[in-house]
Amino acid sequence: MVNHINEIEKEGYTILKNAIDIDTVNKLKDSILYIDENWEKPNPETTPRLNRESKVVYNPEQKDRIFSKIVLGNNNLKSILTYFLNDKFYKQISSDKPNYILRAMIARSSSSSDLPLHIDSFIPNSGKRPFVMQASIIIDKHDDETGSTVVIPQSHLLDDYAPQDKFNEAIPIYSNPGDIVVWDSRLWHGALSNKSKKSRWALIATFTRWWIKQNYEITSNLPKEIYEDMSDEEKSIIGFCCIPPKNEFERIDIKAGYEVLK
Ligand SMILES: O=C(O)CCC(=O)C(=O)O
Ligand SMILES: [Fe+2]
Repeated sequence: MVNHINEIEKEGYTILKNAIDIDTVNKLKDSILYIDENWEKPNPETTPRLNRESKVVYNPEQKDRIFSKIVLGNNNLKSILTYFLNDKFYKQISSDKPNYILRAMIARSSSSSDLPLHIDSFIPNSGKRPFVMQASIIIDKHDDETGSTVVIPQSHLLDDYAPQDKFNEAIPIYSNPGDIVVWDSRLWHGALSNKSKKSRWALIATFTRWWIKQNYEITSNLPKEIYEDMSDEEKSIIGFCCIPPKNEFERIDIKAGYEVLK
């Protein structure tokens, strides 16, 4: 993993080729398609413009156990994320285990318009310690026809927001089902439109340091059956070890270990 870590530090992103076997990718795809067909969709009027123009399945980890198992459990991804996002002063969890958390997971298929260049770290900065990292689990082939993710290499350290006039300078990341593309969320990135009739699904998982707010209340909404099936490590990545205590009588420290997991 050292080469991948070096590449992320220098270029802002890396590709883990064949990180997930095709059988598992097909199961993930079946589940994405099932959710897309059968679950209620959020109101398009209150959906942010960028999401409205592409097909998005929100919070798949709340709907099928397979998503947490495969995405949170991938060992190569875990070692990269632990390197970049673990807090070394989080003593309540063993330092070889993740103490970062999932901010959100979506499945996204490119649509007829480009996804403009953006960052997902909310603020740019040029420090050597990222706060937010993203992994795209490639479900369908990403090429010029289906619409690849595009990036501006090394832009994660530019300490600036993504300028809209640089889209044409961004380079495409070609990838195949089962690859995982990992990037520092400060990297200027976007996606090309889908010019084909094929789908272009990817599962986009955003991970953050433990003290950053999650997109949704993913801990309080997680179905009981999914929670009970998870390992302590998976529960901690979902955020169960760093929910703020109600008051000083529940717990003083905002950081907790696996003992809070029931
Ligand atoms: O779909 C892609 O290739 C990129 C998606 C993305 O940047 C995002 O969801 O934040
Ligand atoms: Fe993004």
